[in-house]
Amino acid sequence: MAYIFDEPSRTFSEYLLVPGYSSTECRVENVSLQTPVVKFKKGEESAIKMNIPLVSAIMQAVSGDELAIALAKEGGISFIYGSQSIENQAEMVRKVKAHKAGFVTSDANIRPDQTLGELLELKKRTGHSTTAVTEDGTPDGKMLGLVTSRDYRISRMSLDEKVCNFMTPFDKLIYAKKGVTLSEANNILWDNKLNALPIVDENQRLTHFVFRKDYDTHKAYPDELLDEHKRYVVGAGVNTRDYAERIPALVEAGADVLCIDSSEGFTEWQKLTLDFVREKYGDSVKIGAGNVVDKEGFEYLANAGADFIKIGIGGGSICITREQKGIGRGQASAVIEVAKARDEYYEKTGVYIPICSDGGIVYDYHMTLALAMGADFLMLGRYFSRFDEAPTDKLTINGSYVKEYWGEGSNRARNWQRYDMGGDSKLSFEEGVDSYVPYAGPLSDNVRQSLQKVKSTMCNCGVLTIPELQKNSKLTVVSATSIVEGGAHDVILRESNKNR
Ligand code: RVP
Repeated sequence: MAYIFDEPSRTFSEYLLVPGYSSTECRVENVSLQTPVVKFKKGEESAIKMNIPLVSAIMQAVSGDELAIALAKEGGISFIYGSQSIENQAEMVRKVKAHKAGFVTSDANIRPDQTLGELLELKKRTGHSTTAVTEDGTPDGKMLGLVTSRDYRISRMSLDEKVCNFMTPFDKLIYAKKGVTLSEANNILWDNKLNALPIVDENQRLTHFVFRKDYDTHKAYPDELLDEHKRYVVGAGVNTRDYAERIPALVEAGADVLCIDSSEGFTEWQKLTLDFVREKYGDSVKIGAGNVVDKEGFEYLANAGADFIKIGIGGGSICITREQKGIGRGQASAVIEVAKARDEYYEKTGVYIPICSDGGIVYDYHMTLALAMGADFLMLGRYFSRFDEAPTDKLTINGSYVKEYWGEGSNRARNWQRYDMGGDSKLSFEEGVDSYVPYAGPLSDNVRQSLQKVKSTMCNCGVLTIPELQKNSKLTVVSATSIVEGGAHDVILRESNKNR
């Protein structure tokens, strides 16, 4: 007879945390959200840690290079989506690794033999009034001059006038050499009353600009996540089909950590992918695997050598896998069982394998619940897709701003490898939907606000770190009627509460 679990499969909203004793030390500013990303031995430290327990989903609508930079600034990691060509994905990774805060790659560039007309066209397209003149018109070509709106007068000049005739030539420019620090560059800007400072290498090739306007908008990023060369940390998704080509390209591009992206990962395909990494790179390349929802799945991937293990089938906001195939498990039950298996594995082997709860986070308090249930970090799709930095369009629908968000298993993404069990991939069916989500503004403000709530709840529970939360918190299942009690009830809500 089939095995039937004793307990029903539960979701986050069916649980609450019961507060514990809080000393006067339990203050938000004393809480650390640092967490391990990859496995480590007892007494040692994880080779990759995050300063906040959030990673962004391996999805077209979520994790591009812009979001990856914004999230690394806050202390988390994006996994750049793999449902694109190897070259494009590697290029996104490269862009994150090349990004230096305050140092901007020039995106308005022109050749000296081009015309004023072409310059005006470029200005309209990019919206920038500072244009670099490089030998070949590329952002890193040999720098020959600079054009700003003070260099030409449209009413007095022919549109055919060549750029070289009105640009400020390189020998009259104030510039800085590659290697200059941001604060040195800012001093040069201020001392010389400049708006833009070109940075060039030893061959006079343009590398970046530093702009005065960025100085004013510069935010402090106390949690930013950097590698040993002070570059942002970034991850990338891989699949179990083209890994032999994709993984070397991503490693070469500088990805810090990889993750096998699959809707159901208790498979030999995952082991073959992990074997490839271990044979080629030993332990130097870090790679997570998943998704699984029970002890057996965890143990299989742990023994196969995964650096972290991802949990969740069918809980994603855009996911219809449960409806289509009848597989999955409530995210809370899955996390609780896998966390127990992770702890037992640690007891037995002395190796701690971090686990990631993927999908199904709707409210900020779900983050705290998932961590309390044992997750070391969380992967979110819908949450991040609402922000400015997500690579999707912002639209208005019925007078409200929305962003587009679609599943990797939708016809739009066509990421069939994620759902692939080998064999003929022509006969695919959708496991995800195409949707809109309410636009929510910049990532930084939202992430800080959400994590402030997480920290505040941790203080209520009397804990200051994620391991303490995992060990000491008390959780209770809530009845259907006590869920009603949790919202505003038995009052007539005023109009102002309608959008709460
Ligand atoms: P959510 O944060 O609830 O939006 O869930 C995001 C997760 O959903 C992803 O990390 C992935 O595991 C899963 N996903 C992505 N696409 C699909 C699908 O099309 N079914 N599911």
